[in-house]
Amino acid sequence: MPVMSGKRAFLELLKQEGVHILFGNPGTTELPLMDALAVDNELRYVLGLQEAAVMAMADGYAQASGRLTVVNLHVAPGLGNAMGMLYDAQKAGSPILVTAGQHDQQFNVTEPILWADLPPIARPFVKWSSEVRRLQDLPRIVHRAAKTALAPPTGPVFLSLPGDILQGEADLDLMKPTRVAPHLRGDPAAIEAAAALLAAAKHPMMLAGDIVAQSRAHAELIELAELLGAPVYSELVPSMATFPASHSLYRGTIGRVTPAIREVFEQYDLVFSVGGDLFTLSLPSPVHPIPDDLQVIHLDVDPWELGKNYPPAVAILGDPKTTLPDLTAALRSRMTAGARAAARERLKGASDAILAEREALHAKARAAATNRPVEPLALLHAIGATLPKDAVVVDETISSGPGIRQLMRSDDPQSFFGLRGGGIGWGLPAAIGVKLALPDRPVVALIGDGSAMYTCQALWTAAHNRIGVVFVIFNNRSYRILKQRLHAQRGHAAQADIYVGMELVDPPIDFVGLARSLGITGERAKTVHEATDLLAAGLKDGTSLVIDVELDRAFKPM
Ligand SMILES: Cc1ncc(C[n+]2csc(CCOP(=O)(O)OP(=O)(O)O)c2C)c(N)n1
Ligand SMILES: [Mg+2]
Repeated sequence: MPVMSGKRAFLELLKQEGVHILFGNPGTTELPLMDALAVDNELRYVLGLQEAAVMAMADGYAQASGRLTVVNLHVAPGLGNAMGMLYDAQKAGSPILVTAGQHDQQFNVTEPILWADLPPIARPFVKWSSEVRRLQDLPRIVHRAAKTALAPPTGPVFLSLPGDILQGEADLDLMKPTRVAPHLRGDPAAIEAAAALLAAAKHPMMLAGDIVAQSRAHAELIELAELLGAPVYSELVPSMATFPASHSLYRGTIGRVTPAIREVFEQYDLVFSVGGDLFTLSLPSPVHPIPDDLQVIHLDVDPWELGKNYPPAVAILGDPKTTLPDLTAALRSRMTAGARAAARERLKGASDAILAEREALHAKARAAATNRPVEPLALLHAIGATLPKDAVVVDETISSGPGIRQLMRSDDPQSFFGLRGGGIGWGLPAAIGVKLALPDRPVVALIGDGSAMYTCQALWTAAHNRIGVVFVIFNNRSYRILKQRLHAQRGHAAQADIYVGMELVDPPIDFVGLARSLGITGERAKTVHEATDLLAAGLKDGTSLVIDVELDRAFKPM
């Protein structure tokens, strides 16, 4: 066994785990790693200027690559700054190894500056949280952390790395990685039970969750949906392209508020949720989202999610890629000629309805194309028409987002990433991580003005590393979604027409100046045409660009 320093061993262990990039922001406790990186030619260190930006960049990279992604933060305040975005990474199930430097273990008893017991801070937002206490344990612990992050259901883990561990030297056996094969095949009896219900359903629908995209199971879900003639909705707040947007059975996301969800469900007698979240709602409601007579079949890789809130008729633990084909085969053998004919009818009816709905949405957007100030729907539509086929969209448009999946070509599993966790400030840095993971695809980030301001430091990282992303700021100079919601409450604010803490007008934020100050070209657009011209030029150019689009500030329903 070779004698090796902890800092060097840590880098070697990451390489064994297939890691190429370390996202971080350093301090004194991370200096041993910076020292080791000075003579390492394989690992790339990507510096972020605030830990929230670091964490969200890593999240974008993790989601787009599906690989183990590593973050290094600075003791308690560094981890603290990252927590909001770590929450988002947890909700998206991103396989991220978050590490933080810690003071020497002998020193910690004196409670040195920036010190805190780190694993308990991270614990609520990760699958496993620990500290390396003995250099000889480092290989086992790093491999365990990597395995745990990547084992289904995937998610972040945390390790604290004390200085004496990184600086120490020992005879080390680096061991090797473990990978848990991800494609768990669902229980045959549960699959038969589900097939029986599907075969008997008169009006089935599907709810597709992120795991469909994560397991690359679009084709398998399409086959089942077409056999059944069932429309496919995306779950409430997906973070990936759960189903191809152009498919004739794709109906878009199901909606976020309970009465709207229930209205959808009332049209059906069975919902098959393929990893769809049931439900992460944002507002309480006296209305029950699931009608009493709606049958639920739920497939997920996470046993916690199965029946978490609403008991399904059948719960299947399994991966969609391997389980859906079994279910499709079981269903096919159960379907009578009559059932097949009915399914073909449904397929035609659903496709026609979806096409009509989509055309109406496009027509509405086209009709608003020349309105001043720019309306979000018109802008989304024009962006969708401008983007090349292989574009990747990162979405944090918040109140401007309705209809976005129908308006962007997002057809493959990596073509669309959205904010599932709800902690805003994610999209701008996440897009940089997405571009690092998918360097050959054009990446466009569509970001609300308010959201952009949480992590705008990430623009410097894009400039510094020559990472070409086009950022479109949906600038309504407000926290428009909050104004919409407060207005809907019909309280004092609505009556007085005063929205405290939601106006970003005085002074207006100069995104063009902000971008330039961080080394990125910034341009302003006042019309849809100006915006898409800039977008097309930016994509062609390939360097980063911020397009600040002046949007309609209206927030009251017409
Ligand atoms: C970290 C974090 N802080 C605050 C919020 C509350 N919040 C939700 S949406 C929103 C405003 C978003 O503004 P913007 O990005 O401009 O989008 P708009 O609503 O104007 O469309 C805020 C402050 C949050 N979700 N996450
Ligand atoms: Mg806004």
